Amino acid sequence: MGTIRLTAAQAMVKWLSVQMTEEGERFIEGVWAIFGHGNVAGIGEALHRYQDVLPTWRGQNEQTMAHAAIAYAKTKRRKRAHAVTSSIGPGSTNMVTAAALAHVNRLPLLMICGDVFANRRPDPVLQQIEDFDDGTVSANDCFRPVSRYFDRITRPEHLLTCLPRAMRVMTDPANCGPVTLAFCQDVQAEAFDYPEAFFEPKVWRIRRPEPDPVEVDAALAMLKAAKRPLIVAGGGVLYSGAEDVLAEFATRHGIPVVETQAGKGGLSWQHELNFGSPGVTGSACANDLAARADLVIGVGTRFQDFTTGSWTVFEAADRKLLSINLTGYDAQKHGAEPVVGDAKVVLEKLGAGLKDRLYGWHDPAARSGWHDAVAEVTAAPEKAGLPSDAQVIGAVQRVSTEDTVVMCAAGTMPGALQVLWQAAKGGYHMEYGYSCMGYEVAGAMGIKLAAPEKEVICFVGDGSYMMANSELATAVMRRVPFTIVLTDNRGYGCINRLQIECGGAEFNNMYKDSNVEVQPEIDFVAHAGSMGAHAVKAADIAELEAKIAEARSRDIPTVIVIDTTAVPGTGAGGHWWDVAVPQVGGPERLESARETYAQNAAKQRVFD
Ligand SMILES: Cc1ncc(C[n+]2csc(CCOP(=O)(O)OP(=O)(O)O)c2C)c(N)n1
Ligand SMILES: [Mg+2]
Repeated sequence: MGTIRLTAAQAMVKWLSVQMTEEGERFIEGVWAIFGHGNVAGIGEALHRYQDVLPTWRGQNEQTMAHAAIAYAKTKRRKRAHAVTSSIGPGSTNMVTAAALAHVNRLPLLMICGDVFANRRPDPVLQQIEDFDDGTVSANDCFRPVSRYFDRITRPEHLLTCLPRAMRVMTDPANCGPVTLAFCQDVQAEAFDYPEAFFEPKVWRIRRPEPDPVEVDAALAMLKAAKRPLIVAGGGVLYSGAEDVLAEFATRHGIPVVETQAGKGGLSWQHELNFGSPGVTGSACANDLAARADLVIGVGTRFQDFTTGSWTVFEAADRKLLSINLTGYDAQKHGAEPVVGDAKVVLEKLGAGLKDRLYGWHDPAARSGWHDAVAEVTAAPEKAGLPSDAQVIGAVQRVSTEDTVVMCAAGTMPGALQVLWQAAKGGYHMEYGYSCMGYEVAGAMGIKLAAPEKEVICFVGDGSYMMANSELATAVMRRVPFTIVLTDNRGYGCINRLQIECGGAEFNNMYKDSNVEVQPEIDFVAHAGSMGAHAVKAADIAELEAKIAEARSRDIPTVIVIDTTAVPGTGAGGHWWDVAVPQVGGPERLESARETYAQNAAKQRVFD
């Protein structure tokens, strides 16, 4: 077999361009890049050379480029991903937050970070972190705890082992997550004779692990003994493509389904067994089922505290926990009986074993009663005055279609949407694993890049918008249209409410309670407009609806700013959340917060 002489950076890019999906597409669609001395000469030259087979895109900030990449991969259900390359130092560490976000959400992301010279000749190079006690540490070591695979490339031949490992992690459903390749800047430029065979196209099949039959039998025994089973559907349902099998399983056996943030949109909201969401931002009818269920069946869920009401929502004394998950780590949580395997396969096997067993213990009227409650809080306001977040959701709901995907990450809206949004199948994208402010604008761009046929509507608070908005300019340049509904309540509304609930003084969340000389008058319309977006203010709910419809004809992002009231919460659903209240000190009303805290904490059931 022959060899081909390439720099290590050229070899990496050439290799990435032939790693394929089962559908015959490149797994890494393209590379987001901001260059600096740590990647411009080596990786930059290679990306330029191979731009016809692996495109490069320029963004504004490494973190938000990575957010766009992550949203793309989530929309593609982990079947395709993007890479992001950064220089050494600040360019790299800008991405640590995004790496953590991908890690928590189990999403593929390839980060190619420039690193210091392997030969150490120019040390300390610009932006080098100098560790007095460890000669091998660089800024990129920050990525270790937030990477599923981390490698430092200090010799060109390292690529032969490191690149396949990187692809293995991103395409392994049980181990999926971000990969950090710290690529020493001198090594990027070093030539090596690579085997030609290394660059043969390779197809990466995403496997569907079968469960252990012993675990399936144990699960069946639990199901047969149960009278009131409840399915908690998580993101794993979507990644497995198990939506239809789940709907069929639930219908045939009459088992109600509740959905987590990541699982929402797996079943249409109209499905008669979809009772909405459980837990802290749950529907009243879901939480009522959760309180009475004798068997809680997690399907592809991490059982995060919002889902479990910090382990107070599944209250029945005889309640048992069953967890169907690809990952043994998740499946054994909280003393659950584990079934480790692909959601679709496991549900099919359980369905076959259950035969015609019908539970049907749920009350259909509770579901319609809940829909009435949602209609009430989301209805257009009758009186003048600032609309609530729920009323804004109602406006978007009324104009949305089967092709609409709503998205958000942090602030009031994720919880409000989980409670109130009536999602069409596949119409919901929430980053609520890391709930990272600043994901929204870039994430909306990533979703639209992955699903150009969809209408993408991004909810963003004034706080999250202020944290990160500059990929709006990228979306304008690349002609990626989506609609941003920017709710301006003049501060961190949700944390202000949490502060009050925890007995605290209103402090440092809303601008009115912050140490400022003058109250700010931030002109979001002018700000978004300056980046080239179509930016407008909606005076009220009716105008908001009209402007969302108008946005559909544009080929650039539309930003609709609406002033909202910060005061009320969603006004429907909800459950206790464990946020520790100070045991001593604080204002007088802390006393009652402490009592409430103690009462709820006493109900926590952490191990089955
Ligand atoms: C990066 C980051 N920093 C801090 C937080 C904690 N946090 C969650 S929501 C929030 C305030 C969000 O304010 P805004 O976007 O205006 O939404 P609102 O609740 O006012 O609707 C904060 C500070 C976070 N989730 N992410
Ligand atoms: Mg706000």
